[in-house]
Amino acid sequence: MTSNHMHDHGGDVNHVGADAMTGIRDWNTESIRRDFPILKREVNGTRLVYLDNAATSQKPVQVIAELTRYYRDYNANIHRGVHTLSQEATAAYEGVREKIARFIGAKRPEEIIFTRNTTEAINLVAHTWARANLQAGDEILISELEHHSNIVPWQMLRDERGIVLKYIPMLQDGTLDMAVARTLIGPKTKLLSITQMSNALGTIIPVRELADLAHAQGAIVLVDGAQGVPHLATDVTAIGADFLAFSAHKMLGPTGIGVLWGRYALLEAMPPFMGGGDMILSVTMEQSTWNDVPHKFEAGTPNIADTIAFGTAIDYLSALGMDAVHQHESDLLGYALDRMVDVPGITIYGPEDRSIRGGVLSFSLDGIHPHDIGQVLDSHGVAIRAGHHCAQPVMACLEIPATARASFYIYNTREEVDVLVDATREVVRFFGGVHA
Ligand code: 7TS
Repeated sequence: MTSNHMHDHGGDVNHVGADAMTGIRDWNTESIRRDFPILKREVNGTRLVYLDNAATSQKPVQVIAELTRYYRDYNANIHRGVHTLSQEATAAYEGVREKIARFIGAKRPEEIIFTRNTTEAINLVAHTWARANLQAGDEILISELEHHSNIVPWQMLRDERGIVLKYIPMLQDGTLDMAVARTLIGPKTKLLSITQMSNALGTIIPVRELADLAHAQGAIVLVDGAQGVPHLATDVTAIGADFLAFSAHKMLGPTGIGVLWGRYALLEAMPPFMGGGDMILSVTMEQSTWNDVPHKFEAGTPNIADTIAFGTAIDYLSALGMDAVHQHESDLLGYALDRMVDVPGITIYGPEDRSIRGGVLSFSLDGIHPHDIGQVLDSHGVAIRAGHHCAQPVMACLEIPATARASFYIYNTREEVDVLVDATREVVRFFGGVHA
């Protein structure tokens, strides 16, 4: 990355030539860090080391500035006003749809539906496509590696509709049992709903291979991209998805805005999600007709400000290049794995093969509860997540209650990994006497 990038703090990241910085050669973490004001703050008397990126990412000044700019300069409702502000807001909002379509290789911007988050995107499919297309006895296939938001909506549907919910088993190394997956995908499989990357262990899932098997049986494929899209170059055609769900807040964008991408023909055939303004063409006292895709699925005033700022986050990531993002995280993960294995009493979860791991390091320490690890690390300014990571079936498979999880993003450094390692060694020293 060149030194003149992204420091005008004015919200404009478009001056960065996307092509100029797709290579890791040009990567400059220090330069990136200057865009994230929060990284300067202190926690418990020491510099914050933020390693909870799988939960949510931090936001660059460009995104924060764009949020403010919308409210200060052109705040207005969209799709309904002839006045200038409304037209500006509408153009900005719809422009983000186009930006996101390009970012994930969607054929048309209309295929992008704005939701609150990944959870709402998955629930949208469960409430509309699934209710319109699935009957008792039909099978939905998910995996034991899923986040609760890709489990619970299907359990609810199963209980309501008599659908059969099956799980691709997880192996102890955090990969999926592909041999069993092949036997589970059959003519009754109507939906495969699968994560692109495990949030609990960091496993990158062979989504395309599973999608091909599912498509061969005529099934539809939903990809939970909550962890994949922020960290891996994602092309909806290449991964073989029919639906893709993801959240802005895990990829430098604001909270409260997410995306459901769907193939146009599927979306067009689906009934609406919620009823209200914007999603209709006409309403009489007897009945209503639906607006076109995507508006059919966006009832009511949407999250205009956060959507617009999400566009700035997409610009930021696009300028870096998603391959370079992944490479940076792989480098950090490799360094962290090499150093963490030497911590006494540590167990590190997830695949041995580093080429199928994202920037997530899930671990436990003998005799020390992960929450205690999290608390001591916090006292050293290190923010990690401790718990079941909303993936309780993963914990059940590993027969553990919880793990401590460090997760990396574009602004993390090897020095921060060193702080993590030293602080983790402190945890062992601190609790060693009690638990030894
Ligand atoms: N799917 C996966 C794979 C996730 O990691 C998450 C959030 C979700 C779905 C839900 O996303 P949301 O934006 O709708 O909440 N994962 C995490 C996590 O690992 N720690 O906190 C949230």
